Amino acid sequence: MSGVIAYLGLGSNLGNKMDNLNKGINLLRCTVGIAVKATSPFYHTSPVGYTDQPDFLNAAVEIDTTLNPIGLLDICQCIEKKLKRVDSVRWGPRTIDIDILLYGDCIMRNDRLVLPHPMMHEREFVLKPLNDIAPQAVHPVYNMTVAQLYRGIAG
Ligand code: GSY
Repeated sequence: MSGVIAYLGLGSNLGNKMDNLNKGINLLRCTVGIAVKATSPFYHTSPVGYTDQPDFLNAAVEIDTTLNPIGLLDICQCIEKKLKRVDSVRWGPRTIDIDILLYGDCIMRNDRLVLPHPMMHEREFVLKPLNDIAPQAVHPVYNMTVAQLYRGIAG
């Protein structure tokens, strides 16, 4: 496939977290228009933001995709639904969350999607796994590599 290289952030903090991430990645693999190129290790992380919830398991995935950004978002949301994500508390526990972090060098903002992900540059649970698979990837707003962004926030 020679589409656009995109990076996804995955997180789970409900049920069997490892199973949820593996199922999410397998559903991505089975999707027409998506080729999974690399998967990071899975990391146990403390919740950021709404902290009164279980720890997360987080990972990042590199894909090559012929889908456009909204088509990719639809697929991510469809996989979240399939794995029975229920939004009971807005920032609360979820079986799986799949965020589009980077989509090539695309910069966009509309009601459904902001690219690059608006908080990726400040979240260690995003940058650590992303740095494992794509230290060279460039954030098109800050013109910095993932390695540079990660070095900037890593404790
Ligand atoms: O969109 C991310 C969901 N999320 C996470 C997460 O995936 N990991 C950690 N450690 N904290 C989080 N807070 C939220 S919201």
